[in-house]
Amino acid sequence: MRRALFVGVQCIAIVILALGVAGPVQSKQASMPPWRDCADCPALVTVPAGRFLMGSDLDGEAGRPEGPVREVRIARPFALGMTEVTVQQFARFVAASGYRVAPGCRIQSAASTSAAKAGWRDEPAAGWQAPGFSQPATMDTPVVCVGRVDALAYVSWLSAQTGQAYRLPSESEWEYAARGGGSGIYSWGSNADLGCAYANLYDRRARALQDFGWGYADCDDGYAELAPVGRLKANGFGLYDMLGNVWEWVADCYRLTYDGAPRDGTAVLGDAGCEKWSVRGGGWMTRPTRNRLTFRGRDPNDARYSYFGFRVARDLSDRDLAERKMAISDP
Ligand SMILES: [Ca+2]
Ligand SMILES: [Ca+2]
Repeated sequence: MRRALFVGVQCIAIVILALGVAGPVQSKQASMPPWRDCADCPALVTVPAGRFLMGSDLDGEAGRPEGPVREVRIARPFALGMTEVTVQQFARFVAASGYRVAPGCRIQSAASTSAAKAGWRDEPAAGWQAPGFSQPATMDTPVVCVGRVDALAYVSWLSAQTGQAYRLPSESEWEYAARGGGSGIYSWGSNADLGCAYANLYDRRARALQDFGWGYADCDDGYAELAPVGRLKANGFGLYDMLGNVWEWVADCYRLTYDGAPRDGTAVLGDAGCEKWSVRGGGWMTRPTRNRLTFRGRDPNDARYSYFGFRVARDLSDRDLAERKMAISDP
């Protein structure tokens, strides 16, 4: 009887989550202790169920639409990396599995004269252990120079190690999580110049080091290139660096528009014939217009750049949800 009552309460709670009742549910979930399945595994935040309007019908660049806007329902809470996957976490995977990332990475290229702009070059000797920054990458910076194929290898290994269902987030899960319950152009509002407390952007400091010839956030976030993960403010769901620091591979095959795209939080499936995959959030070198929540990058599976990384998602089982509900002290 008590169990039946308990299960009934769980069902009501899950229905409330599914209806997208926001505020208090979000703040409770953001304050929950993170999930961590092993000492070297990424810490995970519980992202609540809910609905949101994905995309923008106003802000896309020519040839890069971000709509049509549609309502997406995330019916079930899921876990998402609190931060981008770090060099240390990826190194653990490589050491344990013997996985080899193909060499070569697109890295920044210094300006040839004081009047010229910095640019990019494909460097065969660069890679995730030597990503070409002015300072050596540290273990707590996000891993870069990894393709989507490498990210998939990591989540597959992590699943096997832990017995949990790790994966890349879908593009809609990513955007929902990045919003953190907000509806602005950025997770902090609609002014890029107010973002330096929340995101490692292409800011004044970054532009002073390297002028790529595009717009910048007129503020100082403290980092000219990569930032160690989790140093700036979290969003409403307790997630760090969703916007900025590194672009993040997601699960979806890129389609030019959201016409016919899933509305249930699942990914647009792709196979070997998918030429480009979605990548989101912008990075340390991105102009502010491309750091927007709805902007969509798209690149081949094996593109390796010093500004592309990823974060993991993990399914939450009924048992996981029941455990966390028990941990919540409802009034
Ligand atoms: Ca910066
Ligand atoms: Ca990011």
